[in-house]
Amino acid sequence: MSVAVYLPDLEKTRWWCRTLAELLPGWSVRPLVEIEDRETVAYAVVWRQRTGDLARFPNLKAIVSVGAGIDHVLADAELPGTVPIIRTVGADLTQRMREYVALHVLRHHRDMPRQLQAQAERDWHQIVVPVAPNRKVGVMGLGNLGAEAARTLAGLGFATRGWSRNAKAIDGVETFAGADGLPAFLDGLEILVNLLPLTAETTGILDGALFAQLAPGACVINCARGAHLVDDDLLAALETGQIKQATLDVFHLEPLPADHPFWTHPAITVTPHIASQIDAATGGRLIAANLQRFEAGEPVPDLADAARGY
Ligand code: OXD
Repeated sequence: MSVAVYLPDLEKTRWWCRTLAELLPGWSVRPLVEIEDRETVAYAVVWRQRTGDLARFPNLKAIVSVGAGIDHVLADAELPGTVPIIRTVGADLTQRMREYVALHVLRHHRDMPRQLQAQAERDWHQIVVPVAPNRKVGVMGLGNLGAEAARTLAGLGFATRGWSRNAKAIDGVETFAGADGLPAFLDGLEILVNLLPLTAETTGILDGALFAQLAPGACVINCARGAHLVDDDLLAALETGQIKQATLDVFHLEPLPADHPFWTHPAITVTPHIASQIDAATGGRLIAANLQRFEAGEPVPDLADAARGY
């Protein structure tokens, strides 16, 4: 069985090839860019492949996204539309996301940026914040990652809300669904975490109109996709104080260009898309298991719905 691997970085691609080859004895796993016998390739494992990369393989049985999102696969205008797409999700990824969300929600909740500023000024400035049950936090997107993030926040004692396209029930979380449920979800929210999939409906959802519905001085954490956020609207909302702080892990263009205003904005924390980065050892095991299941004709739980976009 032959597998083509593409990640924008060739060194990383080789690393994934070696890992997958060890986990899939008898399979040939090679960098996509080096494959000439294209008709032999049955599977492609990709992160942000280039337009037309996958259309070159006429016998593809499945495409694997090296990550939870499939928007980067679907962005290819020449994508062979009928080939199933498998996401890579697992306990490791959800754990990493729980850590990131807990860290940054707590940081905003306890106003650490202001506290660190006080330290820099040698100012014994005691900030007393509401206790977590009196803090309204909300997670947009209740898929694997979002649902776990919401459970984690509820477990920390926060008054936690969740919003998703279709109604979901999560213990300890007040859930809202669909466009009709959005205003009630946002109303008075003090910390908003975005974990939505990127689709036509969710592109640009984090805009000025949405920020205006949050509590004045709310904090926003985006660990889904850069295209969810209207950058200028965030800058404007920070300017007026409607948004107090933002933590951004994802950007329209990655790496974030050196001259982008987010880098130096005093109220923005930038992290380089590391909220839930899979490593080759764990990810390799998940991907190899899914490829083996698919090849054996067994059900693959992480199959994405390309029409839905996630
Ligand atoms: C993912 C990501 O989709 O890391 O898994 O963004």
